[in-house]
Amino acid sequence: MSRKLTVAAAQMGPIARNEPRQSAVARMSEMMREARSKGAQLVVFPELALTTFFPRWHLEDKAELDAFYETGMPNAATRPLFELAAELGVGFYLGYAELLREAGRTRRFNTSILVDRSGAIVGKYRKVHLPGHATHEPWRPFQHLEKAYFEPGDLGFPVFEAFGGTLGMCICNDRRWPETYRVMGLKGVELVVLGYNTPSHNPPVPEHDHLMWFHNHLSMQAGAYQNGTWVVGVAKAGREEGCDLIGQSAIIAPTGEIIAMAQGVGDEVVVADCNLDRCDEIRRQIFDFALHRQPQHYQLIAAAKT
Ligand code: CDV
Repeated sequence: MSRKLTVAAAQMGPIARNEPRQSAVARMSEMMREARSKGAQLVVFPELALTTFFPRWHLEDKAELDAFYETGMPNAATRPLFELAAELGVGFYLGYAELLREAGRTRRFNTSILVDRSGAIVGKYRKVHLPGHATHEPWRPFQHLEKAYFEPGDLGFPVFEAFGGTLGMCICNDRRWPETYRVMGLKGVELVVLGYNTPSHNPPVPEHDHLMWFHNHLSMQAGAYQNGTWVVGVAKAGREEGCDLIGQSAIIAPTGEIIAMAQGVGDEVVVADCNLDRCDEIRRQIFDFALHRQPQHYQLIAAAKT
C-alpha cells in the first residue's frame, strides 16, 4: 500500500492593512472546509498569513509594528482555526510573525508551524534567509524591511515525523536556496511545505521582473527533484495595498513535475494526492546520497561567511 498524503495548497488573495485577523482566519477556515471536502489531510497556508505583508512599509511607530506580531500561538484570533482543524481531522501549515520576550530582550521571527490532525502544534520553523534591507530606502516604490523586522531563524531546518511521513518547512526566500532543501534532504524529508509573498516587481533588479514567475517554479522544482521530495509552495497573491504579488501556488512531485497549480491570484484551494513513497524513485535511482555524494568536495558550502 502506498503512503498517500492528500495535500491542499490554500492560496490567499490580498489581505488589507486594516483587515482584522478574524477576517483572515475566517477566509482560511472556509478554505480548510473546502480542502477537507476534497479529501485533504494537510492544508498549506501562505507566509505571514494572518496580516498584510507589513515589511513593505517603514513603520516608525513601535506599537503599530508590534500589532502585526503574535505573542502566543494559538491565540484568541487563531484558536477557531485550530478547533476547526481538530473537528475536521485535517492538519495545517501556517505562517505568522512571532514576537517573544526572552532574557530581557525582544525577539522577532518570521515563523511557521505545522499542526497535526488533532489540532496540536507538532513543528516550528523560523525563516533563515531574510531578504530585503535593514533601513528605510525611500527610493523604492515599496519597502522590503524583513532585515529590520525579523532576526534570522535560530532553529535550523528541522524535519518532523508527522502525517505518516517526514515533513519539513521553509518560508518564501528560503525556497530559492539549494541549502534549504539539501539540509532537509539529508534528514530524509519527503514533503517540504512553504508559504510565500513575492512581489512581481523587484526594485533593485527590475530587468528580472518578467522572470519572477519562472524563478518561483524553477527554485521549487529544482529543490524537489535534486532531493527527491514533494514540495508544496503557497502564495499570498494579488494586488495587496497597491503591490502585486505573484500566485502560481504549486504542488510539485519528487520528479520536479508540477502536478497541480492555482489558476488565479485570489483565495483558491488546489488539492493533490502526494504518494510519499515516490521519493524513493529519485533517491534510489538518481540521487542516492549514500552512494554518490562526495562531501569532501563540498566543504566551502558550509564554511563560515567571509
Ligand atoms: N517574502 C519574501 O521572502 N519575498 C522574497 C522577495 C523579496 C524576492 C522572495 O524570495 O520571494
